[in-house]
Amino acid sequence: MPDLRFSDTISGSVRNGVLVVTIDNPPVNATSADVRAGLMAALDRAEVDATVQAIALTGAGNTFVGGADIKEFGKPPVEPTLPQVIERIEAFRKAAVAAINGAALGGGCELTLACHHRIALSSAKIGLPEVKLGIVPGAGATQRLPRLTGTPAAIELISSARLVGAGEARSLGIVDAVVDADVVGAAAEVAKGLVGKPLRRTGALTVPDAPADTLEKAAADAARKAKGQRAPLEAIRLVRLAATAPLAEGLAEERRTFLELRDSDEAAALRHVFFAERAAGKVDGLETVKARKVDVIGIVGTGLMGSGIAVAALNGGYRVIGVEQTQDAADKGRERISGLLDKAVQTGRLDAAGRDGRLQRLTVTSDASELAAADLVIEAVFDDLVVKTELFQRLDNIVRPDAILATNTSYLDPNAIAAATAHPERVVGLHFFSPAHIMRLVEVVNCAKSAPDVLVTALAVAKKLGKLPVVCGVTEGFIGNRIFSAYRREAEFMLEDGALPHEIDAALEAYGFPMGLFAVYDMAGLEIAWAKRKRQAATRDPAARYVDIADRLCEAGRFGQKAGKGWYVYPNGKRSVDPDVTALIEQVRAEKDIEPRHFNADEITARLLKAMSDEGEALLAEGVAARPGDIDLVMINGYGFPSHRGGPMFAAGRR
Ligand code: T1G
Repeated sequence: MPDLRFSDTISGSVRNGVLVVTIDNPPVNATSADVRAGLMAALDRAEVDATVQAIALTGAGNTFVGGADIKEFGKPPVEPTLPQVIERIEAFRKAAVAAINGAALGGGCELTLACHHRIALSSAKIGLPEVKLGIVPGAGATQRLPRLTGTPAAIELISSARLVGAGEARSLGIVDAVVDADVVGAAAEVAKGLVGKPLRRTGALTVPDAPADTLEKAAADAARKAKGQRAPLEAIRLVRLAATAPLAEGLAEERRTFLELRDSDEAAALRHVFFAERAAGKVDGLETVKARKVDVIGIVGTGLMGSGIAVAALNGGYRVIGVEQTQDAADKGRERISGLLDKAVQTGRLDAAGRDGRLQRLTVTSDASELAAADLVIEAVFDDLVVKTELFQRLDNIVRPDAILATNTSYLDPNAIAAATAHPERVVGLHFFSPAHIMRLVEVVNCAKSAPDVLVTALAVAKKLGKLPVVCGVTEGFIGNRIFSAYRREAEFMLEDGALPHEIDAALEAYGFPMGLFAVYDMAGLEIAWAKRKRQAATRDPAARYVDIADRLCEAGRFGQKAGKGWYVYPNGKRSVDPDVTALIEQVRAEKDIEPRHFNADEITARLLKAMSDEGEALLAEGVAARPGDIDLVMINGYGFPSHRGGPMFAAGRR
């Protein structure tokens, strides 16, 4: 039977009475207008063609369907809508079977739920990531999924956006069978077998009863994790509605909620974050540059940072050589790394076999000459220019000529480190955030002389570690710490101008930060920043406004939570406003003749946002950051900026 074409993106072929419909809309087979129209045309054909007894639905390439086309969200809707296509599939007279060949996400998952049977390839992933975009599923998942899985599991899956593998999908009842190969052949066979039999239409099922306490616990857990975002809360409400309302009513309520959320500020911000993440790590002009091959990563220094980087590298599948100065330090480093892996096993993030496999790929040694085997060496030693340049000079004589050297410095000038080596073109910065095996952000520092393929390799490795790499030029503190300094400076100006630490913190927390700035300082400890300010005191511009409240706190021994007092006081460990700190701030205002005025929460966040975005504009003008979205990602993933606000650049632009 020749190929049938239903639209640019939808084709079909009839095999043994089954019309196999293939969605081919690269890169992820999103359900754009052409896909929806093509699916309707395929159904038209199947309806009237007597040689077609059933249909099987699949995706071309490695994806089934990645969901609705997010790029269409801002545009006027075009019929047929996805719910219309889905309703027709579910009600279709002939059997429809989903052959889930790869990721079935969002609208892709919803398409499969409308089918009368679902078979997945064992490597496929299924899920409803909508809440990550600030929306709820808009094509029936909140009503159909609980009919298959029960309400508690549907609440957990939809409100968390968690993706499940085929095996878990099978045990949850989301798919009916899992195969290791030829999913389309298997689906066609099942479809054929369903001819003439009563069809199981998901929407016609009743939601299985769940014990009241299980249900309430699932809802309460999910609501707690929503952290003030609307979409997960709405998802919980809609899933619960499925158990009590007729299908049509539940679907109508879902659609109404979806459309309302789609047009919200929260959803616009999260869409911005989605596309910023896809753009990050791409460098204009380097699209065709090939990454060097990296199999072995050397890590010099296995302290807090180095051991975290080692775990990330082991997780990424690399062989890792950790290097310390003495055998004793090497033993301790190995213990630290295996301790982190054990913790991952205890918390269920890793199984014992996974840990053992990682440990087999790990060597920790005091013999630096072993780094001759490394394709990339990351240094994570003490942040001191002399220590780092001496190390890199030594490495010059150990590593292969084509090996890459990366520095994890936070504050030093990586160009100065590179200049001290024989081959500055192979030096790049990889600024990890602590704990490095957990935090997603990595600033990839493009040094003045970094070779293009060195930069491209660093990006590829960071991605393989599961990180979110953001490219950054050389500047003191890179993107994140530059913006953070501006933010901190502005917050301290506001203290002098009339706001108190707890007022600023409350405004930030209401905005969505997990913790206010001054509470974070107390948690991290005030002494390191104090030492840095003392070092910089001689070179500080005497005409620039300087707030010395933090210095005075340190002089009084108020180093933060560990000391029992800092910006706050901690009787019995509980953070409380300290009248002594208020008195100190009032004294500083008086000394400077500042007439304090009241700040409301909106003014506080507006001023801090402006300080951050002004500094961001400066970074763009200096060419340190390539895109506003890169700055947003750094602040969201490294500094607690709430993702549903889109980052400081996006948020400032909306104001
Ligand atoms: N719409 C438009 N473009 C998309 C897209 C989508 N849904 N998904 C990915 N892209 C683009 C992406 O911008 C990038 O473009 C390229 O595809 C490759 O992406 C009615 C409301 C499917 C697991 O949230 O999770 O369905 O940068 O680098 O690593 O209820 O993409 O090349 O120009 O991520 O192979 C719900 C989001 C939508 C899925 C593939 N769906 N996508 O991962 O590639 S809402 C999602 C992903 C919805 C219904 C509703 C992943 C992926 P460019 P990539 P990947």
